Amino acid sequence: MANRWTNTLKDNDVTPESAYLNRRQLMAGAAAGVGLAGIGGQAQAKESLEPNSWEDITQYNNFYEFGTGKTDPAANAHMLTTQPWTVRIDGMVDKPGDFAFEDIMKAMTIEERIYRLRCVEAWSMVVPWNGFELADMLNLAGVQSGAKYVAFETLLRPEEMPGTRYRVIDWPYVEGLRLDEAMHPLTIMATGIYGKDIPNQNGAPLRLVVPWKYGFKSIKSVVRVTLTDKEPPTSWNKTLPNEYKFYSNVNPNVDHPRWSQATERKIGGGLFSQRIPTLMFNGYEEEVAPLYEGMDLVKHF
Ligand SMILES: Nc1nc2c(c(=O)[nH]1)N[C@H]1C(S)=C(S)[C@@H](COP(=O)(O)O)O[C@H]1N2
Ligand SMILES: [Mo]
Repeated sequence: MANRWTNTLKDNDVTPESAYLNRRQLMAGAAAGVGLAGIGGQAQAKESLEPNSWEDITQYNNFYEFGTGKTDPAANAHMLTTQPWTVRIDGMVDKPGDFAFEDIMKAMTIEERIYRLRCVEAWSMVVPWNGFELADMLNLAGVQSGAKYVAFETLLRPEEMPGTRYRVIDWPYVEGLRLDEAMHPLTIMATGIYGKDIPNQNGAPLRLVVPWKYGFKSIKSVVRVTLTDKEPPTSWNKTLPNEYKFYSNVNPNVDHPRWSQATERKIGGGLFSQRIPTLMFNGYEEEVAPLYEGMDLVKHF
């Protein structure tokens, strides 16, 4: 399929951060001249997104299966075995089954997407992901007409995941999207960062990225994807139902019961990391607001 973002990267391309940034600047120049086609191009052209460093992105993580501290995933996720890896796609699909990660990759076109990531804890980053549209993976299995939601599940392998010894949540980590959210072209499965394979602490070998929702919706190390006609349970809603609901769209006007969501701290500024205003739908309002037309975003937060 056409690449609507920048260059097409193969999964084995390695892009050093410096070369990557240079290419980005070139692309920004090109965008100013002729404009980039497609949805990602519009978002990119609106303002230049400066990606966080490889260190920021891979050393400051939430991946509770490896511990609840921000540096625990980087310290512990090397224990995770990601080969072989299969994703079970089941439920309301024509061809349910176990899909080998390599076979999925062969069928997909890998693109770059530079997205904001806004954690519900009010910090944020900008991440240059590599990946493919979730819609393309779902179409491999053939979504049936009655399907309305997509449920996701993370691997649960306690011997490789020291954090799962503690019942912080009811493991495995599960998440869900409405089918139209899942099929939206901004929704991707990420398999890389900065042109390299995605590190374990970021959700290897493949993780969901839904850039207009709080980070916890972007479930890591996915082993199962189930098409269903019922709203699926989600881990943080099950754990703290008054604080986290199904949609979890980034919204500066709806505070968390225990803190404001009006601003965020951008990681990487060191001691002087400044707070910046949080944007409606994390800056993707133009692209995704139509999905929620007529919906009460305060009630369905
Ligand atoms: N399986 C799983 N997925 C997860 C989490 C987790 O603890 N377990 N944390 C979520 C949260 S709260 C955030 S903010 C993002 C963080 O992604 P990153 O570490 O790649 O920045 O992953 C999300 N996906
Ligand atoms: Mo988060």
